[in-house]
Amino acid sequence: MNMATADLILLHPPTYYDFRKRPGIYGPISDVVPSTPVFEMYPIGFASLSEYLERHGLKVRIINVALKMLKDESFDVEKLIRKNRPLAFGLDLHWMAHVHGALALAEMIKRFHPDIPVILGGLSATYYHEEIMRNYLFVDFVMRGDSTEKPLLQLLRTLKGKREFKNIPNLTYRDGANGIHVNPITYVPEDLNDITIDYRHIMKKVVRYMDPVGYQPFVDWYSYPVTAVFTCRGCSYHCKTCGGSSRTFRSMGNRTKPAYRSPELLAQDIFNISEYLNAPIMIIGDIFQPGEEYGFNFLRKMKTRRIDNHIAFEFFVPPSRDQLERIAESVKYFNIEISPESHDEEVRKAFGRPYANPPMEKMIADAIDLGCKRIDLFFMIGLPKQTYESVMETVDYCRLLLERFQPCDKLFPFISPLAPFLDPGSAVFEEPEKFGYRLLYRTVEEHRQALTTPSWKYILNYETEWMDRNEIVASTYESGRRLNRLKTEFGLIDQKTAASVEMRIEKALRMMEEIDQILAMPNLKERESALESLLNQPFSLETYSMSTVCEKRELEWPTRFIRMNLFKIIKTLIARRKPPIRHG
Ligand code: B12
Ligand code: SF4
Repeated sequence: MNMATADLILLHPPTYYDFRKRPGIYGPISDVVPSTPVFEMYPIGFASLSEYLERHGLKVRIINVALKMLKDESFDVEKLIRKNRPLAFGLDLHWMAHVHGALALAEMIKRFHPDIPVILGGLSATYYHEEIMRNYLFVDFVMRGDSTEKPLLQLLRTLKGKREFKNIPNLTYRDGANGIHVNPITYVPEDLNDITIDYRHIMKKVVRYMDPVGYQPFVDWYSYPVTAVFTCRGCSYHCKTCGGSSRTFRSMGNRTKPAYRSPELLAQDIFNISEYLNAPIMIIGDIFQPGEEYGFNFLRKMKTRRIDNHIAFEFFVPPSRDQLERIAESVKYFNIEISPESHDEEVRKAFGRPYANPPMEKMIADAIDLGCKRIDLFFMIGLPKQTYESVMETVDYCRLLLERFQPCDKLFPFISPLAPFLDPGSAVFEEPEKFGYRLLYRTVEEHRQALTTPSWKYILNYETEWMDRNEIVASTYESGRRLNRLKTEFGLIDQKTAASVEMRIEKALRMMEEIDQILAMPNLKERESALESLLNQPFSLETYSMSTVCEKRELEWPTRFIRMNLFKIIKTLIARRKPPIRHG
């Protein structure tokens, strides 16, 4: 097998480097996403970047460093970097939570390979591009914007040639004299029909580089191979804490309206996945966001092939009965995800979600009536106008819903904190006081330092007028505990699972208290050594930072037992290279 040398190696960092040497209490920051608190999931854009660049003749390799570190305690990151010499390394700083890990890897690359360019990309890198270029000399380029396939191709070609960067859209770079150049963001595609998230492409690369772990999206993926398809980049809503809202995309990424994938291609993406995987497929972005016709066109296409995968629909506002009926007649097994954020309509409105409880409750009733397999409701802590009591009342509201929608094996409420950081570029980040927030860290360096603190309370970069960090933490664990008991009472989780979540909550609370006491010690030396011995106990992410407000497996939607179509996968892997997929 030819272990081809890559032109570009895309690395996904852990949040904090090196979490294996100095673990902290990361908190329940990832309990409602498939990742661990190291946020080992790489941006889905890695897949479209890889496919696009390979289609244009470049060789790209993805290495999920965070996941390799998680899976193998002795995995040597320095050795990995040292032995690879691509034309360029790319790192995502998409989620701000990766700032420590991303900069650590960038610094390491430069240490071993001073001549190999380091490129950063993603939403957070876009927001902080100038600060990054100014203060972290081991980063050579920031590729800005939500769509970088084309400009990155241009950059890589330029790196092979005359190294003239001024005409490359979306690029921030440093010239020899240390001046920083900011090329305007002019590459902002209006649709997503020229790119593709093709899992067959990823499978082939796994074989080329003989590296299933390097391409793995999250730690349990091979046992629960959930996948996602994308309707859009950008958003037409303006939720106040969201760093991916319409206004943030406009100011940061020069995007004036969302770019959508055509409904036909979207359905085709799903069909492609269903040939290889029997696991659930999540549709990212509300199919009715671009207008009802888009959703209906997509559903018409879905109706032409009745696949067995569970399809999860995300809604930004509750869909009507008519819309749900169309879904039910087009898709065999459908699930719903919606994020009311709070039971309190005033809090929800302050957050920016434009609907009241009655339409949401009607949606639940209709969906159950129409055969929906599962409805996940996501509530959040740390919102404008939300107090400790209000968080507890959200759990009371969940009880009302569970009582009303008996037998309640379909409705799953979740609650989790807005953590670890307020999204850079969001309305609350830009004007915290206006929304009742106190922003504790603003710069890249402040965020990076925050990640070195020992518990998630100190990592949190905000407080609100209604809750300080102590209350955000306390209400998180208390509401988690109450919701856990509620789910046990209504038979949504078994006694054993409930007991283990409860135990982890207790342990995490005790550990956080100990950390608080140590941090209050006046003597710096004593403080450091007490902390050192506390954190040097045999200690795992699972003990204190995972499944503490809910058991992570609760997130899993039903899947058929045999989740991968191994015959098809092997056939694809050994197939001769096919011509590029047609688009548009
Ligand atoms: C889908 C989504 C998810 C999915 C992730 C799917 C995935 N693997 O990408 C899930 C649900 C798992 C998720 C989880 C989280 N998310 Co999220 N997510 C989104 C959402 C709704 C859409 C993202 C999107 O459109 N991406 C498409 C485009 C923009 O990105 P992309 O295709 O992946 O990558 C392109 C560019 O970003 C860039 N790029 C990215 N990396 C690199 C690297 C290089 C070298 C280059 C050149 C370019 C480049 O080029 C790519 C291709 O063109 C946004 C909100 C929004 N409207 O944007 C929030 C958003 C991105 N998420 C956010 C957050 C905070 C999180 C969590 C940290 C929340 C939490 N505490 O659990 C976790 C992190 C999980 C992890 N990494 O393990 C924030 C990020 C704010 C910030 N700047 O830090 C956002 C903006 C809003 C929000 N609060 O939800 N998320
Ligand atoms: S949180 Fe609101 S603004 Fe952000 S992606 Fe979701 S709907 Fe859009």
